[in-house]
Amino acid sequence: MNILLFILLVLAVATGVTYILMKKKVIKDENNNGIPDSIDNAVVEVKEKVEVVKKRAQRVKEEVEDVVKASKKVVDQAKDIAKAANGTTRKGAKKKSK
Ligand SMILES: [Ca+2]
Repeated sequence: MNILLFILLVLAVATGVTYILMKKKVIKDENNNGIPDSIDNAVVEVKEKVEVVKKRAQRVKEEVEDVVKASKKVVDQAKDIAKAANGTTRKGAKKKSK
């Protein structure tokens, strides 16, 4: 027998048995959506974990952007060191116009 056909047959039997057990109230389906509550709960947990991972990824992205900005400032300051070594005078930060 084709292995794929066998897997499909096993899945069909498992689904049928699960459905019958749900209808006989052996497997809980309190919201009566045809999906066992244990699977409903697992799906909710996975969705919550995905949200947490998304939020953390966003926070990491923000922090990486901050590091990139800070690195650019370091590069600018390092250029000033080279200029000082070549004898240029200190200009300092640009003064704000009033
Ligand atoms: Ca359910």
